[in-house]
Amino acid sequence: MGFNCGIIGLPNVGKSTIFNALSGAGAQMANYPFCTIDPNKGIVPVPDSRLVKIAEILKKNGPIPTRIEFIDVAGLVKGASRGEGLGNKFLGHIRNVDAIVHIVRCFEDPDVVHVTGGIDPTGDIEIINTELILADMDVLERAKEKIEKLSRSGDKDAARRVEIISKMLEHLNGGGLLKNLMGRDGYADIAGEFGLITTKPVLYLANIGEGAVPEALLKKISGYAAADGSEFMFIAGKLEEEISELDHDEKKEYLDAMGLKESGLERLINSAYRLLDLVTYYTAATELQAWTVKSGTTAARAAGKIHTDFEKGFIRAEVFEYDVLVKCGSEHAVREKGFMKSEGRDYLIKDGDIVRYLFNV
Ligand SMILES: Nc1nc2c(ncn2[C@@H]2O[C@H](COP(=O)(O)OP(=O)(O)OP(=O)(O)O)[C@@H](O)[C@H]2O)c(=O)[nH]1
Ligand SMILES: [Mg+2]
Repeated sequence: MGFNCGIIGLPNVGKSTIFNALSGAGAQMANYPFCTIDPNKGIVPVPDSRLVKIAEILKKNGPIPTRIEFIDVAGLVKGASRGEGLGNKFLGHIRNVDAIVHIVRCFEDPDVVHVTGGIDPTGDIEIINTELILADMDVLERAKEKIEKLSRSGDKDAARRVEIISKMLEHLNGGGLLKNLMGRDGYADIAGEFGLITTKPVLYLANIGEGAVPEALLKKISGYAAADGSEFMFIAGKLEEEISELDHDEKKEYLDAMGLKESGLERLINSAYRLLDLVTYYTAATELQAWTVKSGTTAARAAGKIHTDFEKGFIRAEVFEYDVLVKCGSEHAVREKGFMKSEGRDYLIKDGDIVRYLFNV
């Protein structure tokens, strides 16, 4: 698996529509709030033209793309933490995701009810963020109570954890998202342990209608995203959902007509890669396969993600670059021209690397 994204937002903003557009998973979508109750999950192969090209050059059949998982949950409303709407328990389904895709309604349609009355992207965002903050506070307050008992019995580690949790609670209380504290020592461990949602990187995704692009609304959201270090993009959700069934060429024609070079899925993947600082690299043993790792991952760690034995028994990695392979035209030529590098366990995997691991088991 490459990485996974939880899709959140107010009810009826087009979460399931966009989920379907991205994943083709055929989740139920309907013109009433709280259509989604149980979460929808979809795993999507990441479109990758380099993988296709490498397969061609290395003559590998059935290359395996890296994959991204989407989880579409119910809509949140103001007061969800107190049980309004469907409450907030369903957020449990997205506590372990790598990133949050926050859908914001920008399409006008008098037939589709807007739960807060009208189009107000930043107001909507704040309602959702407040609910996420309250959900994290709830988790942390309960955790703090438990750990405080340990801390009183003289447990040093517990005392340190209570200190961090208190700082987090203070920050949330002031209306801040925890993602801005994540660089600090010990914070990420606690975030992971309790699946805190506001620690996760966010991509604000504006769902626009089929008509003219609502520039002013988009500017508001992109400004908001930039101010809190988040990514931003927009998608004509319904339209992309409708064309998601078309074949590649027809889809491209539609997108061209809309002035878009790439599909919503491709743009979202690019944004997520930037947001999460990810790279794609390839292994070409018996099978050719694409993998997603965080930039700065060492060869030994990356190997360990494929199989724990690969990390333990790591000897070295043979590495060559995608661009070099394309220029040389064959792996043989890459070797002959001296572009095949032999790297040790601490080598940092780069985007577009093609790697062959040598290991002892
Ligand atoms: N006109 C228009 N309607 C849209 C667009 N996107 C979604 N809709 C409609 O809005 C309604 C709600 O869409 P859903 O995808 O079910 O919304 P949701 O956010 O998943 O809603 P809940 O699961 O109830 O929280 C459906 O009738 C969609 O067809 C859009 O871009 N334009
Ligand atoms: Mg839905």
